Amino acid sequence: MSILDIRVLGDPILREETKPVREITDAHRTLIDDMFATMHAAHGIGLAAPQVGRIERIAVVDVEGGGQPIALVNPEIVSFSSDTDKSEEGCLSIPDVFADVERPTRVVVRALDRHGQPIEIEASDLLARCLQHEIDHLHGKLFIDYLSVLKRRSALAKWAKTKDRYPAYVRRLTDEEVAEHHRDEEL
Ligand code: K1U
Ligand code: ZN
Repeated sequence: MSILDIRVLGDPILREETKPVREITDAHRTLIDDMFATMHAAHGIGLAAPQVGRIERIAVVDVEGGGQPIALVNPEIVSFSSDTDKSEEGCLSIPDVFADVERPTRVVVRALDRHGQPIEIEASDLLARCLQHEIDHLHGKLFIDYLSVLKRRSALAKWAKTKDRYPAYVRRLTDEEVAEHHRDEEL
């Protein structure tokens, strides 16, 4: 498995609409495995294909307490609860920036799994939030788009101070982060 570079805010791919996957091939399954490895190495709970420079409609999530890791191909939210929660979000593509986002508490998501089998997930709380965040990525939307003008300005000001750490809008995980990931895999 490979650890992939993560694209950060400013890379136009993060604003693109992804393309539905017509037939799931071994190349897609390799991408899914690499996305899980990258997400775990970066200590994330989700990752969407545009974040690793790909335009396929694919995302992965692994939320503690949310059951097993889930790979989602062509996911769609088919229902949202009317009740909402406000909670802090981060994004692996906007490192060190966090803000409260209000979202529906529960969602139902339909997708295909890595073998092309249809799956339906009824999710609440952090899993529901993470699924919404990842499916937004697949439509070029970022959590900062939900913020008020003032909060978005403050998030972007924070980002402006750190973005120079990511030349060409690429976040390459450090050797230490990758080594830690390999150690965890061996346990
Ligand atoms: O898509 C991503 O950028 C991954 C993102 C997913 C996410 C985090 C929090 C709420 C919704 C979606 C992350 O994993 S950022 C990592 C992080 O800050 C975090 C990790 C565990 C719990 C909460 C946040
Ligand atoms: Zn994100």
